[in-house]
Amino acid sequence: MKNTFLFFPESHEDAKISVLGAPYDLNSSARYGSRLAPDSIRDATFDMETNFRGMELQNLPVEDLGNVRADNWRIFREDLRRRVEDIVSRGSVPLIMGGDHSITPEVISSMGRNDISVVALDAHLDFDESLNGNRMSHSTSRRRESGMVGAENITIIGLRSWPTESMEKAMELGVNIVTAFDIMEKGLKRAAQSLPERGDVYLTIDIDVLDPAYAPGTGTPEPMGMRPEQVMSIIDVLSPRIVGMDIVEICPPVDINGLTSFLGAHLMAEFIRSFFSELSAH
Ligand SMILES: [Mn+2]
Repeated sequence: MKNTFLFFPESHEDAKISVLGAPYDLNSSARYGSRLAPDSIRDATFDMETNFRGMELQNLPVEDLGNVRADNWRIFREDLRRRVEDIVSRGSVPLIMGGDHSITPEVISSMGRNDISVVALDAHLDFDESLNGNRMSHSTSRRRESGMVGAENITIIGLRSWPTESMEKAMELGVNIVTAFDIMEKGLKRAAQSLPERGDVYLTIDIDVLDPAYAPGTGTPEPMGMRPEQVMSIIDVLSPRIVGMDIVEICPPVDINGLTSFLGAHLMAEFIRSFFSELSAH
């Protein structure tokens, strides 16, 4: 049997969620290795139960399509686009495993939607115009998306590390920002206030939004981060409106006992649970 995410089949005729690995990490700025995350996340599910909070996930219409080709950036972009277009045209929600954060604007662009909001859970702003001459750097991702959906339709939650100039630009353009410090002071309700009120949402989870105590295996860890149950709450609130999602920046070579891949796998499973419990409630 082939190793798929949480034992889901490699294809499902009526899939509503399509898992896809996007193993590209050459737009990282430090500690490469997130290209190994999709397979590491799949491995983590091999010992996991398929019942989450009382909901059996096993027979839900979910598929794991394997990994995008990642020989180089051009081939990666083309294959990712082709596969995301196919997922969306079949009426399924892409659930992408990165890779570094530069894959996110590629997924959003491939979805062909400029009418959605982007919610990013991230320790970092990722609003640089370029980094070390690379305009595709993972630190430019929200900046690139602002050109697709509009800066005012982007919300960044859990932020706690940013360059002064890029922050000024993000504020000027109207990006919605909730720092980790805001949440420490005012609780998760401060984050809830800044979520888009209506419409379809693309959710991107940079694993470094979590405190390194929970998610040590990432390229640029930042202390003072969020807790897993807080991230789960945000997934729960947004899940009925999520049209695309990714989890990025898990870096297995610097992980400790695979903990970060396990957490990533759990967050993905919690999204699947939440998404289908909402569907069956309507
Ligand atoms: Mn980050």
